[in-house]
Amino acid sequence: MTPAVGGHAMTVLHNHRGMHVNISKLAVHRAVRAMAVGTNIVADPGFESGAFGTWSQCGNGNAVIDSTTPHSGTYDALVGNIDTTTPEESGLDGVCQTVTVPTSGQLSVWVNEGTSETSTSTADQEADLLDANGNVITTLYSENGNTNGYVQKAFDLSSYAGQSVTLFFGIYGSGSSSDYNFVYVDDVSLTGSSGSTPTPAPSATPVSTPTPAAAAPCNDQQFLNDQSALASGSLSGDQLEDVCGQVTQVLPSKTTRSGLHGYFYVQMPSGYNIEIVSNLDAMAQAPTNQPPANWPWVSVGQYVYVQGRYYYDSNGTQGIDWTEDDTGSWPNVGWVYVCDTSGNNCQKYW
Ligand SMILES: [Ca+2]
Repeated sequence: MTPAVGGHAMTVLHNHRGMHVNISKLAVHRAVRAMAVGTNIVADPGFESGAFGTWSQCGNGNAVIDSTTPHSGTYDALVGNIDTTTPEESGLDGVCQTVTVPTSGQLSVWVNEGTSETSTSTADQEADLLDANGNVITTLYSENGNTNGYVQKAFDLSSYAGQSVTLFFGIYGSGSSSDYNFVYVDDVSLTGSSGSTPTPAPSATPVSTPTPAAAAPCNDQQFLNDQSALASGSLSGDQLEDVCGQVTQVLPSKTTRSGLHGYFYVQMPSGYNIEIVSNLDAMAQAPTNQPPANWPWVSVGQYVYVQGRYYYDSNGTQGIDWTEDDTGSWPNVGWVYVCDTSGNNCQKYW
């Protein structure tokens, strides 16, 4: 097992890892605006096409169309590792489809889950609604499930009527080589309870290239929430954060008692610029994905994804450090993904 993070409360931790999934190349199933009663607007709802196309791989991009364990028909989708012959995935992986939520939308899915993980702070099976940028609008469920067969889950999406959302079904993995975490997904249904003239849905756009994997998780809102809570005193202690944004300033490197450090600032949606403190000595020792030897390896205007330890001493003294593969007094690895100005072509350093 990957150790639980820092002994923090699970409810807090789970929220620490939102995600940003690049769904720009998803095949978009443009659902009808007005539905006949009971019409399922999900395309290929039982994965019986036997291939991706209407459904897309999202997150890590390792989901497969499976034929060993369907709930009905011949096929289903499988996300995650079913045993420890392969390491558990690290981060989010799932299947996605973009839909427009009908009036009084009711979502149903059948899932068959198994895991050796016992804390949703490190791994889970989950379902989410994502916006067009791949950010989580809401997490429909998150659990460490061992269902021993298919179970049905149902969600009321009526508050999202008329919105275009991406359905995500999958897992968040810890990366542990001695654990497993999977979900089989089948028979997805999203129906409305009112409507007028049904409009035929156009056929799905084929995906000509694989959906790019998300560079890394990103939950700027969680950071801003934690910043506010730390400032008010309702939260204390270091926090694991996943932030992303544009680099607004890069400072020269500096040697402190703990080694050589590089400093840069990343803009949050609020306009706040959070300082990122990278230990260049530690990152130079990473077994893979070492940054270039010379600082700076990031420049103003580039888009970055950062995982690290958020320390808040005061309003004027705060930042995210521990952006490295090492663990020690801080139990979590971190990283910096340096991307182009559009957030693509990312290089991982840690
Ligand atoms: Ca099926």
